[in-house]
Amino acid sequence: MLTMDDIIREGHPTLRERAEKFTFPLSDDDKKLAHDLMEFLENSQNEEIAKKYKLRAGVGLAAPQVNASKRMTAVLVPDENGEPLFKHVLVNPTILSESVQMMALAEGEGCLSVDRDVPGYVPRHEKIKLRWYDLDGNEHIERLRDYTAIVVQHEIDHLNGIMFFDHINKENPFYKPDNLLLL
Ligand code: LHY
Ligand code: NI
Repeated sequence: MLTMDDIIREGHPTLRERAEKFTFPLSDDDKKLAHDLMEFLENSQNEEIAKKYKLRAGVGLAAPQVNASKRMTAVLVPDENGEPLFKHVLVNPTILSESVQMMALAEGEGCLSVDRDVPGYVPRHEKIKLRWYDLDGNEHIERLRDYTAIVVQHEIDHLNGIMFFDHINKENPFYKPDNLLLL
């Protein structure tokens, strides 16, 4: 299983690279990576396991964060009852279209690869139309919104070497343009 020691941190060059696409069929190693990423999120959201292994709770983990520069990310967003609202490993995810409307988490964002608080609004598209492939190479297209859309945009940024704080306004981290909704 993956622990925090497997997650590379800010300053590691892999986090600034553009990750490589997968070709199908996936190798056994690729499938193991997918399993490990999702298992980390499950463990991190399980109180006992998280405590025992000192895992920071997470809703998304991208392959480059475990030093695998490949276009894969696991996303596990629970609903208010703790049941999975969106649970998928996304292979070669692409945003096909996005809303003009922007949205940011009022609390700002964090990152499992960043061991400090970076305050400020991170503007994201409120809605996205996402295409991805599952482990069997089947294509999926779904429209996402709000928190799930924000998490997926954060994770896809990791595949392109972008960190959440790159999007924060340098002069005024809490600058709120008129087209920015807060969630
Ligand atoms: N994981 C963050 C997490 O806490 C993702 C995230 C996204 C946090 C949006 C807050 C807002 O699960 C990662 O840093 N994964 O890259
Ligand atoms: Ni992150």
